[in-house]
Amino acid sequence: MGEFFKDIPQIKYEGKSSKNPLAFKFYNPDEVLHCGGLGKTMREQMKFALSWWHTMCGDGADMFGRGTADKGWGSASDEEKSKNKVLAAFEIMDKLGIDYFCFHDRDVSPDYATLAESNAKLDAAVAVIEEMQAKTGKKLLWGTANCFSHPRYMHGAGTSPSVDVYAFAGAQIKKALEITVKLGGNGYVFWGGREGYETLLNTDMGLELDNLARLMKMAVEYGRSIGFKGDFYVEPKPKEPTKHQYDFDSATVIGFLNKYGLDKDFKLNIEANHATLAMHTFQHELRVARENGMFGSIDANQGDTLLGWDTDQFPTNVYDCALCMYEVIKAGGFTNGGLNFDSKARRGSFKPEDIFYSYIAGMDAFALGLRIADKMITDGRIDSFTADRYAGWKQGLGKDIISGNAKLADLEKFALDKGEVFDSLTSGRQEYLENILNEIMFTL
Ligand code: XUL
Ligand code: CO
Repeated sequence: MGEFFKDIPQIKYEGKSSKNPLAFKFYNPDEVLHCGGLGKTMREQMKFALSWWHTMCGDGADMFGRGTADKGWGSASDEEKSKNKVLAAFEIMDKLGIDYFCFHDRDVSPDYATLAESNAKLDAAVAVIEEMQAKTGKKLLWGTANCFSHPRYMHGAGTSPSVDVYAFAGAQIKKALEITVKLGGNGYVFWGGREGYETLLNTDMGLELDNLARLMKMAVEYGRSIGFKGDFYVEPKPKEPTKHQYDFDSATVIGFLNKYGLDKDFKLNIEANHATLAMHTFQHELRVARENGMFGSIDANQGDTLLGWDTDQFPTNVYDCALCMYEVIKAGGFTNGGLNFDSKARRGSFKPEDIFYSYIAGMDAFALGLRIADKMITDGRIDSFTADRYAGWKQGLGKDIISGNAKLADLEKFALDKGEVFDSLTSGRQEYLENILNEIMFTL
């Protein structure tokens, strides 16, 4: 190793007094944090993953200009590039101490002239990944199929009006499941790339949604038949590339999964930037998933509320990371999921070392987030305030309502007896709680 990033050393934890830009200040992988009794190391608690598409493929190209970063990995052919990407990815993971990675089939190996050729070349690249996994112990967090980049998917994949295109999507998903299982992946993601619409004038919404669910059912059936024991995930996103994406947000996706009986096999993969696009907070999306028993995995990044598109920035907003890790701890921690950096260095951050600065920034921000979340729970003031706020549901009429023993007439009798209740209400104390959170954050 060391072939692609000769100047980058092993990134170590040096603590908060370090000024070394190639060191962690807050992420101490082997440190155990209590986290409400979960008591795992930071490394186990956060399960960081590298995203193949941004880190190994994305060269900074945008709608207005070509790429700025060299992601050719010194290769003379596409086949060589696929192999070099594997070697470079494992070097990055090794130097940063990242244990997991995620990919789309076409990030690993591109589209060739026919599906058979694409599959064969993909197999060759997967064999290199398998070899490197055996050497290093790195793990696949989840795999997925890119059913959105090829022009054939212009009208959708699982929601395409064309049966031919639908069959191609199915074939790609079948193969992606096979390689996910081969590489020991514990997750498989459906992000509905082009599953949405631009205008209802040409769209049979009912058929498209039924067909998408049919495709997911086929995936579950096939995945389970070849030994996939992990979680299937849907990754909600409200818009981009289409105007109306069918998987708008956590609540919409949960409704869809319940309607089609997919809720036993699927959980959610929540992405911070997608929450922003849906006009929700990241924490809201996580809470909706958690409350419905559907929390699975996280695409860690951040958006820019002033831009309104999917900027996929490395997460540096510690406040959001803290509230995210609070939800993760409350959900009992990750099981099959983890924190995948679906994040890219800015177009202007185009030098190889920027990859490392970006990951260090994201990992340290989440490490701070985990430390703060841990302290929020140990401190207990926020949790006990909320518990007290609902204390009325543990006794009297509240208890009767919860146990199903109260009828509307009982509520009426209670209200008539009281006459008025305004004076008994307590304050929501938002600012008092926000101040506690600031105190916890800044006295870490
Ligand atoms: C797109 C996005 C995808 C998914 C996987 O916005 O987030 O990269 O994470 O298909
Ligand atoms: Co994502």
